[in-house]
Amino acid sequence: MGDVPVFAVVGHPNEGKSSVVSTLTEDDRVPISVLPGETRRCITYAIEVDGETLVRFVDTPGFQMPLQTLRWMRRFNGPPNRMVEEFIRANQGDLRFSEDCELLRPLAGNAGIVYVVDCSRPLRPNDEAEMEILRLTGRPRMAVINIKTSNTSHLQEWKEAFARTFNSTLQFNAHRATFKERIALLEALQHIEQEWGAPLKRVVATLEEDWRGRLEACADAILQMLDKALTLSLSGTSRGEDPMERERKRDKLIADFQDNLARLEGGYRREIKGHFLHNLFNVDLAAETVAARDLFSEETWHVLGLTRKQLSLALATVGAAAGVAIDGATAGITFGVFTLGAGTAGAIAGWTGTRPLSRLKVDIGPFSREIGGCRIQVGPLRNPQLMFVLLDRALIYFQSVSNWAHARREGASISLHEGKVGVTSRWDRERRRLFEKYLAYVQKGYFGKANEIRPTLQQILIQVMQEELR
Ligand SMILES: Nc1nc2c(ncn2[C@@H]2O[C@H](COP(=O)(O)OP(=O)(O)OP(=O)(O)O)[C@@H](O)[C@H]2O)c(=O)[nH]1
Ligand SMILES: [Mg+2]
Repeated sequence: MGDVPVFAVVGHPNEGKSSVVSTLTEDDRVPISVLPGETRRCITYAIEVDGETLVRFVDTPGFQMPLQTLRWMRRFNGPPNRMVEEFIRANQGDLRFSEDCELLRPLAGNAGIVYVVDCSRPLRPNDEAEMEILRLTGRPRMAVINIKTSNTSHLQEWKEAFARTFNSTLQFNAHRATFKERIALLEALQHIEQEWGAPLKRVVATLEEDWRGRLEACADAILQMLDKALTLSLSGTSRGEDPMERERKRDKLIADFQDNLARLEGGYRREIKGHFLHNLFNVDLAAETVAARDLFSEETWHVLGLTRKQLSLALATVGAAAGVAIDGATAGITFGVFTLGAGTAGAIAGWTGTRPLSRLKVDIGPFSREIGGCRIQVGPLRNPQLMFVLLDRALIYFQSVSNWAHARREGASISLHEGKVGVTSRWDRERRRLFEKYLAYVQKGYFGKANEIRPTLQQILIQVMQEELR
């Protein structure tokens, strides 16, 4: 336990200390607020892998009285290594110093320092005092520049000040940091104190291995979802000849089919969120499928199969509009299929609407021979393009969740601007063929053959996650 490096994340109020802790430890329970003074007590959070604590970060309150604290420290003439402890002992009864005593507490022990500053504002005397206090503690220290806005006009002045006081400086956006950027921060920390070099190197190696494991699990989750989605098929019977009744029955089946599909996607999403330790991240792309209702009838698949070229043309023209429906971004064609705007829905209704209900797979059962009746079947999804839609949606979700910093608490809506949309449409023929083959095997029940190519598909997905979705 004693070998686990500990870092106190300190700084001015409201600069993003808790946000840095939250993102670094992938812990969305860390309280974060727009109001300064949110953190009043030191709370320790850890990076853990398989139950093992690798490194700890202490979230601390912001400095309240840096000028007075510095004055006290400058007057202190005891042994320097007891200065922090003595400061706390002398001032802890004074309410004005309660935050300052609290934040310095980990530094009386063996914690290193991560000093967080939003460098979009000019350097003030308070900041100079804070930096000098940290220097006087003698603890190894790194400055983290957490720029909350796009204003970088004061950056140079801050960097010069940091160079005088800190062993290392790094830019880290607590709301945007990706896995690689978190790793870069941990790597930078290796160099501020020699004795932490080895344990922090191990932290990085363990996290990288853990990340690879997550990608593997995600690729597997995608394939499992595909297996279920591609074999999903519902059927029901409609007694009598009443076309209204048939239509109602058909509509109900279509709705149930969609619900089932949405549940599969929901399950996949919950699993992915779990792999990336997200509890708060919440986004619902499924609502966008409502407009595509008729896409799920067997008849529509049939039509789509026959007129795939027409379909791509139609979707190409409305693809952008369909994207706008989600987030004001342009969406790829494959993504568009699931986000049909009124235009596309209308176009498809145009092709299918004129087809008589008898085009549905109809079976007259023995009991209903006298009164008439039919069997209606919805699914399975035969059109490979729709498999690619499912894949795209799964990958888009993966991309958003895996890159979503835990400090980011605003309503999580997947902005299509953030990622490349519709990756599968850019895949080469060979890749797409392999997935199409898989679809065919799964649907024909050739599970042995499907399992043979499954590992290759999993590797492709991992590669896409690693290289194309970063
Ligand atoms: N846009 C943006 N906002 C940020 C970033 N980091 C922090 N914030 C916001 O700044 C505010 C303060 O963030 P906290 O992490 O609570 O700051 P703190 O330093 O812990 O604040 P106290 O505990 O009050 O001292 C919150 O509204 C955060 O969402 C960032 O990198 N980008
Ligand atoms: Mg805080």
